[in-house]
This record gives sequence, C-alpha cells and structure tokens, in this order.
Amino acid sequence: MSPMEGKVAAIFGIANKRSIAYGIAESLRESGVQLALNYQNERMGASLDKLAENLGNPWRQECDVTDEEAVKEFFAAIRKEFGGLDYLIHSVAFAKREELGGEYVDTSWEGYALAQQVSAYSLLTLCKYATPLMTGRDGSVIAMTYLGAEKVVTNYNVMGVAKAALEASVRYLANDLGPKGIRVNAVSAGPIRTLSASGVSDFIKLLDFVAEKSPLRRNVSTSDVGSAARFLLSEDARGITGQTIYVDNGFSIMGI
Ligand code: NAP
Ligand code: 1JT
Repeated sequence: MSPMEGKVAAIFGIANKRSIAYGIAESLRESGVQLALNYQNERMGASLDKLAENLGNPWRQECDVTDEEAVKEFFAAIRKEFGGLDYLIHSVAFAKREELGGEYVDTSWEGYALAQQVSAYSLLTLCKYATPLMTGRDGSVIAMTYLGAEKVVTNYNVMGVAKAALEASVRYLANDLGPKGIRVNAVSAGPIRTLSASGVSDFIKLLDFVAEKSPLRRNVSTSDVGSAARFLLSEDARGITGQTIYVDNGFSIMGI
C-alpha cells in the first residue's frame, strides 16, 4: 500500500487536461490520495464535470480564490466531507494579457494589484482556512512558480513580481506553520503549453529555446511536475520546507 493512500488533497487550479494542477491530480490519484477540487465559476464547473471522470469523479466545489467567504465555505465543506486535510496545492495565477508583454514600467496599479491578489495573496487566504484542518496530520502545502520571479524573463513582467511575492510568502508561511508540523514549498516549473500560456506571444519560441539550452535538452511535462509535487507533499520530503524546488530540466543552472 502506498504511504499516501487515503490522504486528502485540496487542489486549486484545474482548468483542463493540460493544467499543471491536472498533472498533480493524476500523480496523487495514482498514489491513492483522495482529491478535492475547486472550479472558479459555473462555466468552469461544467467543463470540469467532463474531466472529473478521468480522475475518479472526485469531490469538487466552486471557489474563486479572491472571495474569502467562498474559501471559508470550501474548507468548511471539506471538513464535513473528509474530516480533515493533508495536502494543499495552489496552482492559480492571473494577470491581464496586455501586461504580459511590452515594458514592465507600463504596468497599471490595477493590473499590478490584480496579479498580486489572484497569484500571491490567495496563497495566504487558502492557508488561513486550510491549515486548521491539518492539525496533527503532518500537512504539506505547495504553490506553483516560475523562473521569472528571480530573473528577468522578457514579457513575464507583472507576473514575475507576483511570483517573487509568492516565493517570499512561501518562506514566511513556512516559518508560521512549521511549529504546527506543516511544510510549505514552491515548485518552479519550466514553461509548459497550458491554457494560461496560450496567446502569450512567442511562447513556442520560448519552449524551443528552453529545450535547446536545458541540460536535459527537452521541455517539462505536467507529469514531470506531478511527480515532483507528489514527492514534496509526501513524508519523503519531511525535512524540506520554505524552499523553491526547480522542475525545469536544469535550465535555471545555466549561465551563458
Ligand atoms: P491553467 O491551466 O490556465 O491554470 C490556471 C488556473 O488558475 C486555472 O484553473 C484558472 O481557473 C485558475 N484561476 C485563475 N484565477 C482564479 C481565481 N480568481 N479563483 C480560482 N481559480 C483561478 O495554467 P497553468 O499553466 O497550469 O498554471 C498553473 C500555475 O502554474 C500558475 O500559478 C502558473 O503561474 C504556474 N506556472 C505555469 C507555467 C507554465 O509555463 N504554464 C510555468 C511555471 C509556473 P479558470 O480557468 O477558471 O480561470
Ligand atoms: C499567467 C499566465 C501565469 C501565463 C503564465 C503564468 N505563469 C506562467 N505562465 C506561462 C508564461 C507566460 C509568459 C512567459 C513565460 C511563461 C497568463 C495569464 C494568467 C497568469 O514569458 C516569458 C508571459
């Protein structure tokens, strides 16, 4: 029996089969983890219904991460359904398309605040309501990030700054929650063609460049991320907290 059998995971951020969160869900399901999923609104709920069958028809509830009341209700419902929670997966981000290009200096306050609210602050909201369900259960939290948080990546702009806040939040949350036995880490994935990445100008060029320059000479898949996420959530990673772990085929180690 897998040591993760019967554990409970709340996964935020499945939009479709290409979503990184979907890769994580598949990997956890393989290890016998019970899944609880969110969807942002009714429309996304309907498309999740079709996907859910492939994941064994898991429990799911509407939850916009910017709506604190909805987050509170989401975790109250998890307490009722499962009695507690072991893992929390944050795989959610948003920025206005027009601000993922051009010059960072042109970012509006509204666009800056929106990116921070959805992509970084939401991790605090989720932790606030999820972690009371983790008492006595060696809880583990992961959030998805990207290299643009710490190095300048052309076009990533406002999202890079939001991811920098997310990575710093992971460290502060790790310090808050460590005494309760809860670990918090970030997974920094290489670029993947998901719904979020669609419409990003020259994304295919970025993928080709990264594959060519990475030590492993390929792009990352959602299954690569799912496996690393499962490790970080598991007891095998019991000594790891507050870290950003790269799942990027080594791209981030390269200088010139
Ligand atoms: P994705 O499939 O589009 O997932 C993004 C998810 O965020 C969607 O499910 C979206 O829901 C959700 N979301 C946005 N605003 C929300 C809100 N207010 N409330 C609840 N959910 C909300 O794209 P992805 O690439 O898998 O992204 C997942 C995470 O990985 C993000 O944090 C992203 O920054 C990170 N990441 C991506 C890459 C990459 O190259 N793709 C690389 C590194 C890190 P709706 O579709 O319903 O809006
Ligand atoms: C969002 C989008 C968050 C795209 C994202 C994201 N995190 C990673 N990506 C993919 C990406 C995007 C750009 C990039 C490199 C990777 C789209 C809007 C919602 C939030 O530039 C080099 C722009």
